[in-house]
Amino acid sequence: MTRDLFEAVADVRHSREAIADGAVLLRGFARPFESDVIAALHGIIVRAPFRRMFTPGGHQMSVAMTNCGSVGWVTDRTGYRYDGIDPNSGQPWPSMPAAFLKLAAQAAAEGGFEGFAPDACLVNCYEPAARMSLHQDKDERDFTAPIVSVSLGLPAIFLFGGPKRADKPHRYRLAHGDVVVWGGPSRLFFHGVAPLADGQHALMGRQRINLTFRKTR
Ligand code: MD3
Ligand code: FE
Repeated sequence: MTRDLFEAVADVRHSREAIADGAVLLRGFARPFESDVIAALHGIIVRAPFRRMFTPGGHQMSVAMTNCGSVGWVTDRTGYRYDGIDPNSGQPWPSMPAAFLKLAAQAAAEGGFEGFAPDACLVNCYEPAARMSLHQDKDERDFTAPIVSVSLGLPAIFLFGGPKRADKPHRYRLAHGDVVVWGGPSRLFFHGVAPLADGQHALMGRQRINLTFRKTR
């Protein structure tokens, strides 16, 4: 790669690729934030450990999850919802770390969404073979705000469909440090993650962590 293919933002280089109307893939955008973000992540999982939740249909998810922010996404036999209380601890979710907010807001601005102020961050933890089936994110009240996703650790094949479940998904490899801003029409597109391939990542070990920043209200 030659340097002139990159823009200088936050004093570093990344690439940019429009992958759908309103969706921008910023490869490497999170790299300058990685040490602060990983440190903050440790603080979150001490207070709100990863857990594999159950869907309303009674299936246990292969992805382990936790949250930070004023609300967190939860699923159980009664349905999906955003809740201010971690059901495992009975306590509020850990607050959103400043390093998380900074990364999310800078990425959103880079994707054309100035002033993004997420109130929730869902943290997904994939071990080898964990996957996420095609779904839409529609439990939020405000679809005009984007969702910002940050990938850390092992690479994954992200499946990106269209507005209908039957739309054939495109496949994108998301690697450590990649950020995607999902706004506009793409905000409600079907998406999922193929079963994680085994591997070892220098900073994150044998797992993939995905942060999704959301404005839920
Ligand atoms: C496109 N997470 O948590 S991140 C999820 O890698 C989720 O853990 C996946 O889907 C993961 O809901 C994918 C990319 C992503 C997140 C939200 C989206 C893509 C999206 C919402 C709308 C459209
Ligand atoms: Fe999703």
